[in-house]
Amino acid sequence: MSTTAYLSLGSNLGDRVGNLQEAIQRLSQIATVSRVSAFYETEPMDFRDQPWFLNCAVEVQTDKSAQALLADVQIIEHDLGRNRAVNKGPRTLDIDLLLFGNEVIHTPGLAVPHRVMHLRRFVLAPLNEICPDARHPVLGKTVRELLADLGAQGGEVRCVK
Ligand code: PH2
Ligand code: MG
Ligand code: MG
Repeated sequence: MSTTAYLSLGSNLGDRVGNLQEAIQRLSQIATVSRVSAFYETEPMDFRDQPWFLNCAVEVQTDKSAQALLADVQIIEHDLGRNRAVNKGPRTLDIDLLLFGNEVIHTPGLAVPHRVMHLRRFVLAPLNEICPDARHPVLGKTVRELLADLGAQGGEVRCVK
């Protein structure tokens, strides 16, 4: 059975546009990519002393389990040279699984919905462009509502496409 899943892609090292484009191309080889948001220049969150990110959101359809999709995504991250030297620091590519249908998963290697997706404008702004009515299965709110709830919090983002 096919599941609709949402991913957040981010890059703040090297050719950021090229990194996101290559990641989307690679994602299309492991799942059916059905929507891609514009790219957004986003203020670094958590670890603030690093370059601004380019972020986007991608909708995919997949027959795989969340765990199997994550395993494929991690191969793409590895191949595109993710740098894990600083936790939450600069990286050529980060791909996070945000939503996987209505599934709620809490395992050591995977948490879906993503634990802090509702607190981050760099996640919610691109997501709102492609799926404003998607509902967070734990918080019970749509992406549109979560974005409105952010108010002035959640960091600055600028759409660049
Ligand atoms: N990813 C992080 C930490 N901080 N900030 C922005 N703007 N964009 C990100 O993708 C990002 C971040 C950890 O994965
Ligand atoms: Mg991340
Ligand atoms: Mg990640």
